[in-house]
Amino acid sequence: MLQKAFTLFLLVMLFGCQKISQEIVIGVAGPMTGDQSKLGTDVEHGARLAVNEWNEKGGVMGKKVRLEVGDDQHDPKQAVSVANKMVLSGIVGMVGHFNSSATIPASSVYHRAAIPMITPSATNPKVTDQGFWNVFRVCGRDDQQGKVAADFIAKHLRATRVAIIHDKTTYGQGLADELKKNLGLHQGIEVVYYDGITQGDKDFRGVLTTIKDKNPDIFFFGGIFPEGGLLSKQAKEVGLAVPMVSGDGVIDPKFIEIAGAAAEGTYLTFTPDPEKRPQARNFLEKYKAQYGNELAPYAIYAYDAANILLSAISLSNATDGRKIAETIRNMKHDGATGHIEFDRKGDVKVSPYIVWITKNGKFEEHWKPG
Ligand code: ABU
Repeated sequence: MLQKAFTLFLLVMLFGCQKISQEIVIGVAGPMTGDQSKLGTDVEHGARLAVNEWNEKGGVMGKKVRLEVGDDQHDPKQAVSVANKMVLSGIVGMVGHFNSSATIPASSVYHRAAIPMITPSATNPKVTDQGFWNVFRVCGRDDQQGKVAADFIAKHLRATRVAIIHDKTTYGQGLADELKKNLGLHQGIEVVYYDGITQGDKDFRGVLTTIKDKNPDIFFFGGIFPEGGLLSKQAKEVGLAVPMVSGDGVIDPKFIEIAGAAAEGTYLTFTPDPEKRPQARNFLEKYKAQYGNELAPYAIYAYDAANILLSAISLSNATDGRKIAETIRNMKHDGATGHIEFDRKGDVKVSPYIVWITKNGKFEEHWKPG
């Protein structure tokens, strides 16, 4: 009996080692199914493009790279389960997760397993403020994004009465709080409404009617496009005819699809248009040829995150998490999103948020902070 168990153990070890020696596995995770599946598949596609390019050049450390995909359904518990499965599947590094509410709990699992992770999109400050040596992000932070939104509302829109709604998530409420805090630094601005809605709800007419009665100049939404689209559409239906301002979770063609004509004139904070950057051309051409999406905001960030991770494994010539993380921390990467260097926390040193507008059914750059 004991001998049989030992033989089985040896076979498992042998099979495992063979698997490890034949390929380099990295993970990507996000909401691959459900209402935010567009965002999850965008980042999977971005990471896959990078992996394919490395494999076309011969792989990493002479081995093929395999992308392991995890679906966390933007649920914190599911994210922990995905992270545990990723660790068991032998990943060397992680691109993800997508949502801050998934990334933060998952990061503890990767930290315990000494696996470096780079989120393309999780903007809540806590992601890197936790102080984990293995955590990086290639996107900006909501304290930066919230400040730009507040400056835009105060200086450009010259709004004095602001209503704020959020989706009660780490990201949505976090961004709403950053906006509120930063609006407080401008004189003469009154926050006339502040409350949360529930993700997945479909009818926000009651909340929007209450907001209309407060007579705001604008309303801000901290959240993601499924609720953002419905809020925009239903605001017009109840006669709340003031601009909506929101963040990077809403800037997606799906927002316009849901809101329809009501989306026109919505202001959204995000980073500058990659179409204007020569370094993004290779990525954009390949992405459009393969996936056909016009604007997949975070696909390009996942592409950069995967490239940084794979470059770090290659440069370290090791699969040791500490060595890879150290290489990432010292890296100067000219990526599709721009030049990337990390600070000691794992945040990018430069993150230039601007304001976009929805015009003629498309997103275009509108305002840059002075
Ligand atoms: N940054 C927008 C969406 C992802 C997040 O939850 O942070």
